[in-house]
Amino acid sequence: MTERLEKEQADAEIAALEGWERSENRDAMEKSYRFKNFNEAFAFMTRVALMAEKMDHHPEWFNVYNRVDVTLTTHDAGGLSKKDIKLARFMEKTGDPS
Ligand code: H2B
Repeated sequence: MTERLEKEQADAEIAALEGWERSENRDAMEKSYRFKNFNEAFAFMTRVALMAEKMDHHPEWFNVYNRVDVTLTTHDAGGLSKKDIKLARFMEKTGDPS
């Protein structure tokens, strides 16, 4: 079972990530990615999907054309855990903001 992060710890981790913010009404974090076009956005989603399967940790996300809105939280823990930080770091590394 993945443990929930303390609020202060989660805040510090989120602050260290470019463009990520706490969600308003839940213990979650979010970022809206923009790409050149749908192809770039979907390629990003594919890379993340493969990692998500490997980690057994899945994003909540919404895609329209070149935009991917991502929310990360750990459902089993009822809030943010280190898995969310790990997946967010991977997204930063594999993202291609244009
Ligand atoms: N993804 C996320 N974001 N949170 C979870 O708690 C979670 C998950 N749990 N993916 C996993 C799958 C769990 O439901 C399965 C059974 O391992």
